[in-house]
Amino acid sequence: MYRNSPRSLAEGSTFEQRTLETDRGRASRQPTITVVVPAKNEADNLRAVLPTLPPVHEVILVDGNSTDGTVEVARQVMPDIKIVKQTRKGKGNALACGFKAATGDIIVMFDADGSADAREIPAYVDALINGADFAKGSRFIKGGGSDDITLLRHVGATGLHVLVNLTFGQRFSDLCYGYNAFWTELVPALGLPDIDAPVPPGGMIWGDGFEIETVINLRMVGAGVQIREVPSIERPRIHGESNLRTFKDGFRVLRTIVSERQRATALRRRGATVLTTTTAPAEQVRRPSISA
Ligand SMILES: Nc1nc2c(ncn2[C@@H]2O[C@H](COP(=O)(O)OP(=O)(O)OP(=O)(O)O)[C@@H](O)[C@H]2O)c(=O)[nH]1
Ligand SMILES: [Mg+2]
Repeated sequence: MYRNSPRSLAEGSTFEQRTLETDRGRASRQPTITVVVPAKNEADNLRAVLPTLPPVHEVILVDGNSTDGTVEVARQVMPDIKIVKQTRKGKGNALACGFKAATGDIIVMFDADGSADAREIPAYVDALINGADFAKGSRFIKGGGSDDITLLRHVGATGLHVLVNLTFGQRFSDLCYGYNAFWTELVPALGLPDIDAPVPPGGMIWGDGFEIETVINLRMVGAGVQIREVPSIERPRIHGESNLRTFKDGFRVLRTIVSERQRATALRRRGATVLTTTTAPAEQVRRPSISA
């Protein structure tokens, strides 16, 4: 049985069946690793970043309709890379598409801009092998740091994680950081927006944007999984400009905290958890098309 069993699984849920199958990855202590790289116009950065990745089961690049040769460069630098085309817009949708395509035991979320240091991957994997369900990168614990964050964003991020800690009873030190890893079997538990949902005007639905990191963190909390923070040093983006807009995306994160709090309360009232709302048997999880 799944060791760090999430709380309140509904009777008859298929989750237990699925975890039993994939538990083998956890038990082996040599789990296979999928690195998911969302990339929107990151050709220059990928040339530098992809060669730094350690050998893993698979690297999935999720392309955001790049126009700068991102896909071509990725294939050139790493011929066996898997390319997934995202179905809507935004980093959140890109990650959801990458997660669905993943076939490894562990997923590592890895930005393409050079801000994540591939040498930290073993620390994330160790945290998972040693009992965590979700290894959450933190720039603000001992051993962590950032060469990238501005004072304004630091103040904003601090306010947001203090708010989360107060409202969710957590002790997160870094809420809005995108370098994380978790067991792939937890993907259905996240209940991320359906990648096949129709594209609305504007191209995005809630959860498709930069609020994704907060959504993932708070749904992991809602699912009652074991979370361990891993110190991480964020480096500056090598080329190009951030896609993030400090105020607009900061408000999206704030809105996320409020809506995730309401969601968790509503689910608890119904006697369910996030897990039971979207869980599907592994074989029913449709993977997006991949080309290698
Ligand atoms: N596929 C895809 N990738 C995206 C999209 N938006 C951002 N990304 C990727 O997500 C990663 C993080 O995006 P950044 O623009 O660096 O944003 P950030 O790291 O949150 O913010 P900074 O700290 O300012 O760099 C990068 O690899 C981007 O290319 C998108 O709409 N689609
Ligand atoms: Mg970045």
